[in-house]
Amino acid sequence: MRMHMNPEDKQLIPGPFHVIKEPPGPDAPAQRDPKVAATVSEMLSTIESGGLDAVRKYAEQLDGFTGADLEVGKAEFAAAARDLPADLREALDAGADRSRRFAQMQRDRLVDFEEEILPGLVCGQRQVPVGAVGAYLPAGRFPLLASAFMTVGVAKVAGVPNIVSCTPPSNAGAAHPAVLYAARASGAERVFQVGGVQALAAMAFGLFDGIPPADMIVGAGNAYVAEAKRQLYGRVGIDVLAGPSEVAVIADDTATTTMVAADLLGQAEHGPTSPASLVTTSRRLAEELPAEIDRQLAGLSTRSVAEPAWRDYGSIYLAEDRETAVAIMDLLAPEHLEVLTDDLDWYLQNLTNYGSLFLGEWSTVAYADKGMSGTNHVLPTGRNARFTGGLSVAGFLKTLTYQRSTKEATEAQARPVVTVSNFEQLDGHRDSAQLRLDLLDD
Ligand code: HSO
Ligand code: ZN
Repeated sequence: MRMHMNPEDKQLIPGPFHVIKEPPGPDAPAQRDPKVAATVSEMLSTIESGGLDAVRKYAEQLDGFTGADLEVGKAEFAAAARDLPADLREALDAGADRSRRFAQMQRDRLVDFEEEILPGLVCGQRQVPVGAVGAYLPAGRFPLLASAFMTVGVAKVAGVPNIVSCTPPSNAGAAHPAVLYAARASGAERVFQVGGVQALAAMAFGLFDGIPPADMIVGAGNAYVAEAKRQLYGRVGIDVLAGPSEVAVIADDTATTTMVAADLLGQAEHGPTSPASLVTTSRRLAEELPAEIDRQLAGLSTRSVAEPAWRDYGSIYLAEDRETAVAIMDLLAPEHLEVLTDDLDWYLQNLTNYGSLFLGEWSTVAYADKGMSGTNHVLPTGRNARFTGGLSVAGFLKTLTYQRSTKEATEAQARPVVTVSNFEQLDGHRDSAQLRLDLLDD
């Protein structure tokens, strides 16, 4: 996927703008590579019929796992807590804590209520946690340590009673100790060193001993993990179908080129198809950026990833005014959006399509990525921000409604139901209303 504008989209932009750089690359296979889909579908059915033996077989074949126990034991957790550098442990504790606090703020604002909507009819809603969640904690090319805060930690705040986690045995055939530490810091209890499709299948089908089938599976992963979530969706709930991580910046002439370049490269290093875009009202910035990106790339250890990402999926748009900048950005609908301007509130009020917004030069995407600002980093990609926000405590809660009606509220409901049901020729519906009307006469 790339964050791009079709020619039709461009007609919707109110003011003039110039394309300084547009992604020349083709659309990366977003989430539906037919080969990946076929492999995943075969794996899911093999695991569904073969159970834990099939999981073990894939773990050995794909992850080289030869350990005795798929489950991470007490000793491994203890080793992680003992051996990790103290500053890393403190940093992970801080991220877990701040993410939990923001999730709790969200929880406090989700309400149960009931109210009389008609004389004799009370309607209400309750926030009920999902019963069982399976969290995937990725540890591929890089272990993304904050993943546990965003999934396990937030599910805990929601009150999910059964939470299981899986993480690939990518650290010399075992789970990564730092991932284990972050999982524990988020409140994880049972963690399995199983990766990829086999992990999601084992959680969804309830194959681990003493663990119920997951009602919902969450967490980012590679293209196979995303495809497994897509195929399991409907049978279980999911968080989002994550594509490559994206970043965009809106900047005016007050922004420094150095900072814009650094923050774009800060996400471009996620993968060679990660889109990064600048929309600016400053000609100076638009013109200076390419050289500054090249300068910073020269010293970046992740250059081999970030450079093709910028070359093939990077874009720069020069907008006449801020209204135009907002219109362009709302079309791109990026996962992460930084605003580096002197009128932050105006942008906050006017932008509508983004996963998470970072206002001003003292905020940056990396802070949220590691849980340090507290907001969730599981966010919509591939322009999904047009129809959804990211994962939040509400994602682990179901808003369930109920009603309690008395005799007094019967006329107002039953009469029109009889009329409508007669029209629809749904006589069974009509009869359950009519029966209650008849009782009124007694
Ligand atoms: N940018 C990723 C999250 C992350 N990055 C964690 C680094 N660590 C998706 O929002
Ligand atoms: Zn990131």
